[in-house]
Amino acid sequence: MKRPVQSQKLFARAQQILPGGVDSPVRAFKSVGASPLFVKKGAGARLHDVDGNVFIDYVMSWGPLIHGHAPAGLTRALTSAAKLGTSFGAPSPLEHQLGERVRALMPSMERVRFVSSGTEAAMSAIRVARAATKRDRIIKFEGCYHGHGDAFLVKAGSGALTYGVPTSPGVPKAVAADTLLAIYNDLGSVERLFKANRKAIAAVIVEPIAGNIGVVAPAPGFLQGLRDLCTKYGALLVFDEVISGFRASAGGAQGLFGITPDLTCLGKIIGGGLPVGAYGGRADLMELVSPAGPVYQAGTLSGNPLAMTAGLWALNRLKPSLYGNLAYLSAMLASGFAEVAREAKVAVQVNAFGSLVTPFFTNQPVTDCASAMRADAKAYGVFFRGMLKRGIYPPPSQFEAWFLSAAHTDQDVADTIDAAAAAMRDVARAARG
Ligand code: HOZ
Repeated sequence: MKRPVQSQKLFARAQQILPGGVDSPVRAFKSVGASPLFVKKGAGARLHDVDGNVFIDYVMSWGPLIHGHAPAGLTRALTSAAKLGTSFGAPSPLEHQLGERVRALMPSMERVRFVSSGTEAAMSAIRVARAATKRDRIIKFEGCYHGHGDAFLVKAGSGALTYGVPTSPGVPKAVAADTLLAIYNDLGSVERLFKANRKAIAAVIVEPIAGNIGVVAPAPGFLQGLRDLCTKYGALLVFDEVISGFRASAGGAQGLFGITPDLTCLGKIIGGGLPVGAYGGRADLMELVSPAGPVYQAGTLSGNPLAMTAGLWALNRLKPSLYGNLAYLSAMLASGFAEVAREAKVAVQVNAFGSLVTPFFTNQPVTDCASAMRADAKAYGVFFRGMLKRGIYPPPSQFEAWFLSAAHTDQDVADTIDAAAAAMRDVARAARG
């Protein structure tokens, strides 16, 4: 790897204008003891930095790029769409076309409202749930991340974990008090909250496949148990499928596990790499949203024609063969990580689901936030730096998922495992001191 001289210069300059030099905390590489690389371009499964380094990318913009960076068909579609205008602030047919496509893939989305980010989707879905139930409290799970709305920054995952502020300053106590915390994969913790807060809980919001403490799959029966508890106590079940939607399967986690949530939040893949979110679900609930109903929510760039074009392009290409290949590659990557860790005598648990993988540097199984937090983030930092210098771009945090795409090949994964073997030896050496 060439020394990242240009990246370092740009980072110094960026810090004079952007807080921490970035627009989203994890990108600063702080928790892996490195300085961020500035990107020149993405192509297929490759990321090119401004110093001329080329990496096999496993961040893939944190999930949206299931078809890889800048596929030719998508850039063509976007160029044509841009010529017709980049924003209208008025309805275009693309919005209901994408909505219908989403509903065809995820039938629980009887009505859909497009917004511009997953954060907006989650905030708005909870507003609908509160309006529909006339209750204020919500249950979320420790380490689950639903964007940065006030109600969700309580023991949140993702960057909130590594930056030491899982419950952010600036969130009013009164707002945080209405967010009750349960333990992922622990139905007992959910039922106890329902019993202690009778007729006060509007919704349970969950990542059906947790992706913001690293990847953690739902235990058998966990999602069905949540469905049953919500029905029993008159609360709504909200699936945050911003990561798992169209990544776990074309029908999302809900299709895969056969669970029907009342409301769903989407983002990432539905925008094909452009800024999009959506929330939707039961028609009777979504008809509460303005102008059909009284629950207010609006956005200048909502349903943006370029974002809708990219979303349609991406969703129209979700073929079963894509998922088969992604599952094959992620199994190869996961077993490769496990094997090279064993060879280097480094304690690693590899969690994988669909096209998501996380090697946790711990000898204990990772099933929830507390067990994820037992992973050795310092060891991950050594691993990360070892991978980077060998041409692999992993997520810059122990507590994030690695994302595969249609552009990754067997050879890419084989090269990644070779790099991981050497990086694991770096970890073992660092542990010996
Ligand atoms: N919240 C994202 C990871 N789960 C990071 C987004 C970004 O930095 O782009």
